[in-house]
Amino acid sequence: MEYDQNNVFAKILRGDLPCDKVYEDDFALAFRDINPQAPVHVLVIPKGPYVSIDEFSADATADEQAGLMRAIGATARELGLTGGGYRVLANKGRDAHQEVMHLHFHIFAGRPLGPMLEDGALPPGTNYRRS
Ligand code: DGP
Repeated sequence: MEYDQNNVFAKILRGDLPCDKVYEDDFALAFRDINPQAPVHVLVIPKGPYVSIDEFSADATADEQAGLMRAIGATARELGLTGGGYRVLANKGRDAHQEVMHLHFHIFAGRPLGPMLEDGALPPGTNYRRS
């Protein structure tokens, strides 16, 4: 998918839109989600123009990939998320409900986060276990 320079996270990176910044380095920016789903809900984004984990893992340099991974950990440490733990999640595409077409990792923390996927997201009786 072609990268849209006018997506909201591109605007935040350019300084055209404000954000509540938590962490920044040469490769990544982390800021609080505008619509938090947990007491701590922070987004970590690469500074390069990548739509999703698909493009990023295929096209980003090794330095960019390592930099983003380091930034996720650094952001969690910056937030003091040690004791209770946290969840890191990246949505890609329609089935995962990706809304903003600039790769972002969500960090959730500050309450018990429940099962990895909502039961309600699965059709009744679904069992994906392979025998
Ligand atoms: P996703 O569904 O994974 O694409 O999540 C996109 C997230 O981005 C969603 O939790 C809300 C957040 N978001 C959307 N627009 C803005 C914005 O302008 N500022 C901030 N801080 N977060 C935003």
